[in-house]
Amino acid sequence: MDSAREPTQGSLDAAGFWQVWQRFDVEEKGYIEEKELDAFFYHMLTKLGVDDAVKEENVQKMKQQFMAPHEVSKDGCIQMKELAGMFLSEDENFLLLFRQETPLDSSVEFMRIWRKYDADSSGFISAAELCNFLQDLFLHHKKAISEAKLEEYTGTMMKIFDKNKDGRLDLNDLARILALQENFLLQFKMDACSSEERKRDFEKIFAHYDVSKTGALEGPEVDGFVKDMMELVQPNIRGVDLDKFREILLRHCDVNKDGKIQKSELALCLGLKINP
Ligand SMILES: [Ca+2]
Ligand SMILES: [Ca+2]
Ligand SMILES: [Ca+2]
Ligand SMILES: [Ca+2]
Repeated sequence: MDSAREPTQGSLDAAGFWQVWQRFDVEEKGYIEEKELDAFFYHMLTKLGVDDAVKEENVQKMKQQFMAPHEVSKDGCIQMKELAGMFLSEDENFLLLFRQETPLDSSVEFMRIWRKYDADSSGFISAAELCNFLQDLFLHHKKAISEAKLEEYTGTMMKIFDKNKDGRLDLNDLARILALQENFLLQFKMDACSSEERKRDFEKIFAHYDVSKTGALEGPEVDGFVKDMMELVQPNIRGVDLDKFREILLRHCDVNKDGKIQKSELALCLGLKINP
């Protein structure tokens, strides 16, 4: 039995790991640097309640144990996956890892998930709704999970991601869970470029949000576009605000009142002339 491993097994859950991890990976890049490893293990041992007198010795043991099977990449980055694997059981590990395995790069897909699990359209994901999300997630990964475990994991996820502790998740909380990537619209300059450039940008933008390629934005496509647009001016908009903005956008853009935003409608709305 490896002595460095003993205090770690079974005594830490995903929330505990996350607490320590967050101090080091403030921007949530998903990795820390090799030179931070000593400090990381030190904090981890503190968290695990290891006695001060043997902490330094244990840090070195842990480091050796960790480094032996791992080849640290040339850039000296250590992925969360590797460290979480050392401290957490497989399922606890899974709670943190799925966000890394499938980071979302589209707000449309993100909003599809949001709408699906905000089943009562309250503008928030409640613990019960999160529970359904987790259940589907485990199912999707073909992992069996008991009711009791599911409840426990829902509690853990709330502990980690419900930042303002009001017992429900908002848009930005779910965005963190799903590791939603940078706003697609950030790459475009909305002002000060030629009309040719603006047209070309518009084509790219429309194509990005019209995931279903119907020539119109509908359902979560509208939501995704609204979310990204609004977040250009106001970071971290709330679920309830999104619904408001969506309504405003539709009121302005949806000229033919079919609840969708056709390409020509959006162009008009953005003050662009495009050839039909
Ligand atoms: Ca809800
Ligand atoms: Ca909350
Ligand atoms: Ca569409
Ligand atoms: Ca329309």
